[in-house]
Order: sequence, then structure tokens, then C-alpha cells
Amino acid sequence: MTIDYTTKIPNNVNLANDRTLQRALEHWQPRFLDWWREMGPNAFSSADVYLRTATGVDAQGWATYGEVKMPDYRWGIFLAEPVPERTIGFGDNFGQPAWQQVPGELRSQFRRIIVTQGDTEPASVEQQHLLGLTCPSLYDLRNLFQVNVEEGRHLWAMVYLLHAYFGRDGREEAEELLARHSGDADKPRILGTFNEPISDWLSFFMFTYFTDRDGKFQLKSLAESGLDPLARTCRFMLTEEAHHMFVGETGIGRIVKRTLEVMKELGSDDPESVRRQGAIDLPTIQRYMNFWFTSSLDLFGSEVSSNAATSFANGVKGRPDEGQYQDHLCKEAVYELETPQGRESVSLRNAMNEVLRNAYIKDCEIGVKRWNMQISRAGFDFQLKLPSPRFRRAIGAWANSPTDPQGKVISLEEFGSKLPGWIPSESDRVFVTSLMQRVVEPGKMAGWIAPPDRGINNLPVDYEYVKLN
Ligand code: BYC
Repeated sequence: MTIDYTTKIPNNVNLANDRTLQRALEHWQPRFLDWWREMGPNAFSSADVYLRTATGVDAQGWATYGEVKMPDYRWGIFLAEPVPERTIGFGDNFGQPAWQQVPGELRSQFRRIIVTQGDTEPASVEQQHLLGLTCPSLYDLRNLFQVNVEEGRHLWAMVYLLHAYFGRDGREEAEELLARHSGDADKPRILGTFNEPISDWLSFFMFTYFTDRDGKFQLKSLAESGLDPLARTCRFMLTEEAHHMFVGETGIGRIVKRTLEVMKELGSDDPESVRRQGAIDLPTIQRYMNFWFTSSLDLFGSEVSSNAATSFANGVKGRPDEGQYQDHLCKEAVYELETPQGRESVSLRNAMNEVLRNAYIKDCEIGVKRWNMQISRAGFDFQLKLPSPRFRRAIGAWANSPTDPQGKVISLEEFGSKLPGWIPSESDRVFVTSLMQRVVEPGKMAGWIAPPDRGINNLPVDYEYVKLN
């Protein structure tokens, strides 16, 4: 299946054969571009950015790289190749042919989930709107823009589904996706984390590590969906998503590396001394981690959720890599949960959000282990640690139960007085912000971050990844 680049909207869904749909999407396109110009990285509209663009949907060789001005990026609609005779892999419809159209009775469930997924994509671009102005290097600036244009493309992916399968309701939802804005008092984005400001690069790397990883797990479970066009859309989005998490993991790793260099030079791990040398002390990195990890945990919803049970039962949303399980119906199975009230047994279907959250936590541990290896190799005994999933939760069973980062229940008073020491304080933010000075000489890095091990697409690190013009 090749991608047709000759039309206004590049696609591999044969848009030219469906004039009504094509016209509807062409009507939405200028609104998207207006939104991009207003809410996207608009200070860099005239810059030439070394970006990858999808040109196929095979696992190998799906992208080409070249210089693009961001407003001219070819955002398009790309679905992974269909799996012949695919059947539904879980829930009450297990084994039946996957749907090529939305079953009438599942319309509102599918719409709700597609809208929620779609809402996060432009939200992240809005959150990162001004970050380019304080980039630590041209390499990082290019990665930020790569992430931004691909989140824009993921919005296109969801808007295509809304237009193609939900008629007038879908078109209205597509408009709303551009009308809600991150952090807006009247019309905020749907999910909490996507209304948090990302105004420094430490937050950006935490977001791409922790929040984009929620994206990975949500997309993996939607890639199992009984609705075949949704599954195929998400499968291709996952190909792009991997780079976003790479940016987060290597970004934090490079910050840790630079901090360790400074600690070695000083022969000290004293946070104040490290800060005086212009690096970010490890306890500050831990506090930023505490903030973004806990906020991202909330994105999985409540531990016990009838929405999740219905979604699973109906074949709307499965578990990541559903094939790894023996039991795809989960009708009788139970799940043991720790709640503030004690241990509870619930139906596994009701605990699907928790199944996903646990898989996510395991995946989060991998990077933390790597950063800790860097620290212990440098001869320091500090260890970064993911806080307990009970800590600082705003959604679910632990929402109103204050705990310390180890998950021990404490009084509301103690929580209130100690929280500023567990997540970034005002003075942490002032310090981190003070480091955010723009560096745009090819190959040069800001003093708080080490250079990457290698450049993009086999180019050297000192390649001019963004020509600022
Ligand atoms: N903040 O039964 P409940 C990504 C709402 S990230 C605010 O507990 P359910 C990306 C919930 O919506 C992946 N509200 O949970 C990353 C519901 O409201 P309604 C995004 C929240 O429904 C970086 C109510 O609470 N994709 O792609 O089982 C950059 C009760 O819900 C929150 C998806 O999320 C929250 N944190 O599950 C760019 C996949 N959590 O409907 C992109 C699609 C819950 O009663 N979404 N609520 O008004 C879903 O599958 C589900 O909607 C959720 C919630 C997993 C989010």
C-alpha cells in the first residue's frame, strides 16, 4: 500500500475514491493549519528543520528525512497494512471477524475513546509551544519539532476516524479538538496531565519519558481493538511513538551524565554546589520524576472501572499485546487490589486499567535502572526511584488518601507540609528555568546536558539540524 503524496492530504486510505470524506477533511485542514500557526512552535515557522516524514507503512524504510519548514509538513493519514481475515482477539465477541464499520450500539463508546486519544495530541503541542526558544542545542530543537509534527499527525489520525466513521457527530468532535486548549480555564484538555505546563526542558524530557509512554500503552491496547481501522491506525502511530520515548530516555540520561561529570569534578554530591556549577542536582531530577510519573499514572483511570470493563467486554479496547494471555474473555478471572480500605478482589474486567498501569510501571523501571547504572558506575550511591503508585494520585482509589512517596498512609496535614519537598518547589522551578538559555551553535550543548552519543539518521551531532534563517 503506497502513500499518495500527490493530493492535498497524503494518505493510504484511498481518499480520492471518497469525494465526500475528502471534501470534509479538506475543509478541516485549513483549521488545523490555523491552529498550528497559533498554538504550535510558531516562532520557528521559517526555519528549515531536518525532519522525518512517513512515506510508507512498512516496518523497514517507512520514513524519509529532509529539510522542511514546519507549516509545510505533509501531515497525512496512514494506516498499517490490514491483517487478512483478522478476528476480534478478546471480550464477548472473541473470534468474530473484526469490524470494518462501527457497530451502531458501540458508537458512543468508540467515539469517546477516539476523542480522548485525539485530544492529547494537540494538547502536547500546545504545552510545548514556547520550548524551542530555550533549546539546549540544535539537535534537541530538531527532536522537539519532530515530536511536535508527529503529534500533529496523530491528531490527523484520530480526525480521520471521526470523519470517516462518525458522520456529523465526528465532524463536530473534530472541530472541538481544535477548540479545547491545554490549561484553558474554560475549555481545558480532557485529561489532567495535558493541562500541566511544560515550560522547561527537564519537564519536556520527563513528559516524553513518562507521558508518551502512557501513549505507548494506550495505543497498544487500542491496536487490539475489534474496530479494524482504529487498530491499524494505532499500529502505525506506535512506529512513530518510539522516537518520542527515545527523546525522553536519552534526554534524562544526558542530564544525569552531565550532573555526574560535575559531581566528579567537585568531588561532592552537595546539591547547592552542583547547582552553582550550572548542572541539575540529582534530588531535583527525582522531584521532577515524582511529579510527571504520578501525574501520568492518573492517565490510566480508576483501578476499578466499569468503563474499562465495558470496553473490554465489547471488544473496544484490549490489553497491550493481548496475544501474550491465555484467557481472552476474562469472565471469571479476578484481580487482587490494594486499596486504602484494604485488599479487595474484583473482576478482572473491572481492573483492566490497573492491568495496563502495572505494565506501564514495569516499562518505566527500565530507564530508571539505566540512569541508576550511570550513577553507580560514577561511584555515587544516590539512586533514583519511582514513587509508589499510591502517591499523589488524583484519580482512583488512592485519590483522597495522602501517602508519602513510599506509599505509607500519612495525615493530610503531614502530606500538605511535606509535598513541596517531594515534587518541584517554586525555587526548583526558578533554578531550572534559570538554566534554560538558548544554545543554537551547531554541535554546542547547554552546560546542564551532555551531548548525545550519536546524531539523527547517521548524521554527526554537530550537523545543523535546524537552519534558523
Ligand atoms: N484526568 O472509569 P474511569 C498519548 C475520567 S497519551 C481527567 O476511571 P476509564 C500522548 C474519564 O475520562 C494516551 N479525567 O476511567 C502522550 C472518565 O470521564 P467520563 C491517551 C480522567 O474511562 C503524550 C472518568 O474519569 N489515550 O497518546 O476507564 C503526548 C471515569 O473514568 C482521568 C488514551 O487515554 C485523568 N487522568 O479510562 C501525546 C486512550 N482519568 O468519560 C499523546 C483513550 C480518567 O466519565 N482513553 N478520567 O466523563 C481511554 O481509554 C480512557 O478514557 C482512559 C480513562 C484510560 C483515559
